[in-house]
Amino acid sequence: MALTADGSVCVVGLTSSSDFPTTDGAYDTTINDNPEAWYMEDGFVALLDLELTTLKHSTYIGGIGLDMLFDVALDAVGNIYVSGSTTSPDFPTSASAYCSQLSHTFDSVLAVFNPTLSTLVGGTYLASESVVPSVSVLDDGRVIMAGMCSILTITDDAADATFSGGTMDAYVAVFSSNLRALEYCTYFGGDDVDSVDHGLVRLDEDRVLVAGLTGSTNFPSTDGSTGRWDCFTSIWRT
Ligand SMILES: [Ca+2]
Ligand SMILES: [Ca+2]
Repeated sequence: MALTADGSVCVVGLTSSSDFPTTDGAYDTTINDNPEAWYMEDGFVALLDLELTTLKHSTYIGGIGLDMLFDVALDAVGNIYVSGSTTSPDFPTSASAYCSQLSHTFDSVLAVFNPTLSTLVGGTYLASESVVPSVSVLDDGRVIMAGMCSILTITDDAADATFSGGTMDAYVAVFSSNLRALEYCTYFGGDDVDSVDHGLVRLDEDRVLVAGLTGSTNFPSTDGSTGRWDCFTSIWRT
């Protein structure tokens, strides 16, 4: 959930309802579904007034597979950035997107809408086996994503280039503005489960904080702590 500058509440999530309320002129007013699938699911983005009495704008987003949104962030002019996971090979991406193809069972995705949800400004996959991505946007338009993964596309300067074990490592990724390039992406974890679930906070233009839970006694820490099933916080320079 996020609050817009003009006083709207923006919520994102997932729905199996073909009659989920959408608004006239919205980007996508019908659920996207494989007719042969036993279960359908799309992400949704909705803007309501602060009293929650009026649905101002609402849209589906997704493809023929399972599509779910987990987090939302806003830039200075009100564009709406959403992060999610998808099994859809046809999740909407933009022509100039960093990645427009599904790579694994569950890829993380980012999408950007204009403030009234009438236009999809951009969209990209992050080639990964990953879940529950969070999103934040910087003043210069770069987009931060953090979540947990077992397979990841890393960049050459990644702090940790390999999956460290357990079912999950945390990850942090930085996309250029308009989602055209993956500027930075790294694994982050130890030999047991390392999880990040809605644990991304923008501190300022130069730093983001990523928080989560780890079962790894060898989780990388700067203070030497080695507890099992401890919470962790990490600060990353953008
Ligand atoms: Ca779908
Ligand atoms: Ca791990």
